[in-house]
Amino acid sequence: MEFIFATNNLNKVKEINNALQGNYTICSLKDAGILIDIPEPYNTLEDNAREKAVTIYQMTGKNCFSEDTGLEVDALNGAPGVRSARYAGDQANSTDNMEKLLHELSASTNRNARFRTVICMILEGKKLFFEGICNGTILRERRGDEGFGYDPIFIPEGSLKTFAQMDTNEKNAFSHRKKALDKMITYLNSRYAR
Ligand code: ITT
Repeated sequence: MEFIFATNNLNKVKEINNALQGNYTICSLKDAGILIDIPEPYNTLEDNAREKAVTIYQMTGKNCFSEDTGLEVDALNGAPGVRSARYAGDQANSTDNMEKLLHELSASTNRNARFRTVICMILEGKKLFFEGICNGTILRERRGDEGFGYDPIFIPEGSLKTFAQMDTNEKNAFSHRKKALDKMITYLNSRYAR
């Protein structure tokens, strides 16, 4: 069974492919020849995930899913959250975003945070949502070169390494994205497994 994964983030594609291990096939927007950047104008991960999936479903009529992810920091009342990609400004890159976050948290001893992913799947025209959460802490400096986004400053609960010090397999043992995907796969297996 094939799904279009409505993302332009190739790191997400790599992680999802690693987690799927061949049971279901995904086709990225790039693979599908769809070269658009879908806006994420809403205030919740759910609404942005829905927007991305619905846009691609309307264009293709094919089964698809998207996900939106945010880093929610307790000492910042859940920020950057849904604004994680643009935390340091509309043109900001991951380094800018991490620097801003470390600066905002510099006086804080409460380093608790979580990554939250919401997947919106459109299956035979029906929308379904799956959430995955990974609790952890924010370091005071960056560590590691793997992964993407905020990975160098996030240590998941139960690990001594940041996500950026892990390969994809290790990250998937903890990650928000993998947890949301597992729920989606469980749903698909319950519906289609013979
Ligand atoms: P889409 O095409 O799927 O929308 P995106 O890169 O815009 O890709 P998001 O809006 O979901 O993805 O990402 C919000 C921000 O959170 C962005 O800055 C990412 O780098 C960061 N982020 C998302 N998942 C992450 C992860 O697993 N580890 C670290 N940072 C992550």
